[in-house]
Amino acid sequence: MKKILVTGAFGQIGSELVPALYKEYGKENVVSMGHSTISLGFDGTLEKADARDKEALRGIIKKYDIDTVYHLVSLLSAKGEVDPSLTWDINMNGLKNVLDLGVEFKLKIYWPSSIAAFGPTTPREDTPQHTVLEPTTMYGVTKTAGEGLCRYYNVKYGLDVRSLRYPGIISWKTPPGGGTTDYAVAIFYEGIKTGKYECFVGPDTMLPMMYIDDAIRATVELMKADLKTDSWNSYNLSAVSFTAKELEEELRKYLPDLTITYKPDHRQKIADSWPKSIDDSQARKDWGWKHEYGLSEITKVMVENLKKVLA
Ligand code: AKB
Repeated sequence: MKKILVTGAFGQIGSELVPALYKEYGKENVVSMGHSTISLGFDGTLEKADARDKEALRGIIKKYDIDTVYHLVSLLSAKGEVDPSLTWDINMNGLKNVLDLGVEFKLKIYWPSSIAAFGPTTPREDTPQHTVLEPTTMYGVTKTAGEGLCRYYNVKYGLDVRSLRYPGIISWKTPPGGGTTDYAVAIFYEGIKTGKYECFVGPDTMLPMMYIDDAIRATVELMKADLKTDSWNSYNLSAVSFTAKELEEELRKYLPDLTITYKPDHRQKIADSWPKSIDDSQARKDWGWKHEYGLSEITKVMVENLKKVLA
């Protein structure tokens, strides 16, 4: 049976990936590693460590005889701009440690990239799998460099490291956490709590988005896939694209008195540097990716769950 370590286990993706891995591989086979954001009352095997500490990571891998690592630790785009050096340190040195240990212990590794790997010079519509990667945020720089590092370890050492370029992920279990696409999470939290939301991107801003259940399923499916490709890819992954205004209109069907104002700030520039829509045909071809949630399904499930949670 697999022995899995999830780093960054208490972030947006980790807090939903861990229960999915429990279902798939058994709770006793999953170790959750957190640093500062460990949830109180967590029920499972827990290790507190910093991914930049290679010895601590090595100790955990040996202690549990780990064979698979989902390395999710990352500062996101908007938060990353507050301290770019720290963002490089956390995002890159943590990944390098995991890849080195991957070679040492013959691990299978998952590492998320993002649409942030693209930049203003990338074609913004139906962004292809292979295209210009010239990001203008430090987070994006770490995603581009991280992809390069993963490809290098795959080619040089034959390391089985897999990766997806996530679009903006919409979820309700963790509050919005420092990303640019997080406006599309915050609008639900604030809309339901207060009936109002001041949106930090303009109404016409269009970005690729995905519901968390699709993102988790994609991650689990990619790791299980029998990949028979010659080249290493961090796969483009897509579900739906919509503008902030389109999301507002969909949400108003559930919250008729909703008031949204638009006050674009520094995050607008980040959003404008990213694709509007993504061509993920290679993921669909190589391992059968297919999304399930569109805008109306996402809005429904977000409102239903957050109404209960925030009641
Ligand atoms: C962010 O907005 O920083 C992230 C991402 C697109 O990777 N959600």
